[in-house]
Amino acid sequence: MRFRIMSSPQSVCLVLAVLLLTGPTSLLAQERVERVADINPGPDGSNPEPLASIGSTLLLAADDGTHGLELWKTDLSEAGTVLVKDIHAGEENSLRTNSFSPPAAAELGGFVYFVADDGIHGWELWRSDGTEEGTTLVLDILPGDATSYPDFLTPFNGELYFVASERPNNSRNREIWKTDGTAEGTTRVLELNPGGTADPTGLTVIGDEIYFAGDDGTSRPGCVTCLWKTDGTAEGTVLAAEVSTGAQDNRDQRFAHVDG
Ligand SMILES: [Ca+2]
Ligand SMILES: [Ca+2]
Ligand SMILES: [Ca+2]
Repeated sequence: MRFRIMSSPQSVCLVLAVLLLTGPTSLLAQERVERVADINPGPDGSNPEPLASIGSTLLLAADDGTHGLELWKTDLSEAGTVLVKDIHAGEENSLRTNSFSPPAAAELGGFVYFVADDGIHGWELWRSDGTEEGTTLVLDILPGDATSYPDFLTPFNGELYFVASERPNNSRNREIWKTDGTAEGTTRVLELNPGGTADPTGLTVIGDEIYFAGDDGTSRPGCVTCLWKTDGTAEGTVLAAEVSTGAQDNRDQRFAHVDG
């Protein structure tokens, strides 16, 4: 499968959308970015990794050999491929690729949401409109350099849903959160597993609800990580099926609606 550089923004958008939706072909997006712009001059590649696009602008992680792996944007022209912000100042990386369960980034309302570490706040939720001043930490969920490790970034009903931990050590007390992009508008949806970790995985929007695998801490024979669904409220979060999803064995898993 080969691509040619397309001139119209609509065509570019279409190709990028397909690339972002299909994992292995992100390699092709990487090659395209490498071809239009030599981000890291010389023989070394810049390891570009697509995050998500705003209109015809793709935000990506790339390393120019000076700033570390940071937030870049491209319109697939050489002049339009620029560093957005050196979030972790200097040669340190602020981004990691393939480290979080995909999707590690999502577009919502003209912003790309992603996970970054600025060297001060640990791995937390950030967003960017593609400008340096418009690239900000949404909320330091676990205050200070402790890390809340947001993942499963899922746009739904005009807000971004995700999974984060309120306690150190990542695996403890991971629950579903949502944000409207402001710090005060960033809240936990509910505590599905009081006193324990619900470890929600596989967040998938189907119709008017998000389905996910999670553990409410109640002993259910044959079901360790049951299938749940939520409308985005605590009272609207209910057990969908008392079946073991196996989601904890495969964190890339998503659910799909199958007719019949
Ligand atoms: Ca840096
Ligand atoms: Ca923190
Ligand atoms: Ca909990």
